[in-house]
Amino acid sequence: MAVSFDGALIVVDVQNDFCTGGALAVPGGEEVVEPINSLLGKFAATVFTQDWHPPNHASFASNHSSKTPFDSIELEYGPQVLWPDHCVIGSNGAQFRCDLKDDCADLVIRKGFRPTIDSYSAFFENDRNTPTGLEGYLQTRGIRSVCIVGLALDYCVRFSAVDAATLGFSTTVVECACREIDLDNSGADARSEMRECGIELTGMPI
Ligand code: VGL
Ligand code: ZN
Repeated sequence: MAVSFDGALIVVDVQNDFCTGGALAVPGGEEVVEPINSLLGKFAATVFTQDWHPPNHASFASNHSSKTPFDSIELEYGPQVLWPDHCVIGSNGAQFRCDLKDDCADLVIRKGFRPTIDSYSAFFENDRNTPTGLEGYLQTRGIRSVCIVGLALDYCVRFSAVDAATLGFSTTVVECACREIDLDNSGADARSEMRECGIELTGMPI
């Protein structure tokens, strides 16, 4: 299995808040822009995701008394990591990195806009049940394979890739076009879970 340019490129959450100086900065987050720009325009379909939270979002530690960022709590659907306020709807932090060629996106999937449910995956929210609609979009366009890049490898890229593979898409992740948060071994856990799901982790395909 290799990257198929007949498929979709899914560019996950390359937004200011996940880059240096942002509210939930992923180390080296902005370094993904250059490899991603070089992939843009080469796939049959291009989908961007945009983390997009209301100020009262349940994933924000600030909305829970006596909790701090990176604590974990139980929500109705299960465990949820609490994050610093980030990607607030309409804020500068929620915008795509200005040097990312976002004109290339055919579709932008905004996720995490429901106050009570977080959404790491591009396909299903964290209740694992509420669809974003991306599966239907790809299916109706006849897309069978996806190549996933962006931020963060161990959260939104991981969940998107595992869902894609589970839904039957041939799935690759271009590792050098991703960066990770790495909380409690999440980077290593993400890589082993993705491999177990048959996802290929590759270098630049070109
Ligand atoms: C992400 C944590 C919270 C991500 C989004 O894009 O990986 N991580 N929201
Ligand atoms: Zn988020």
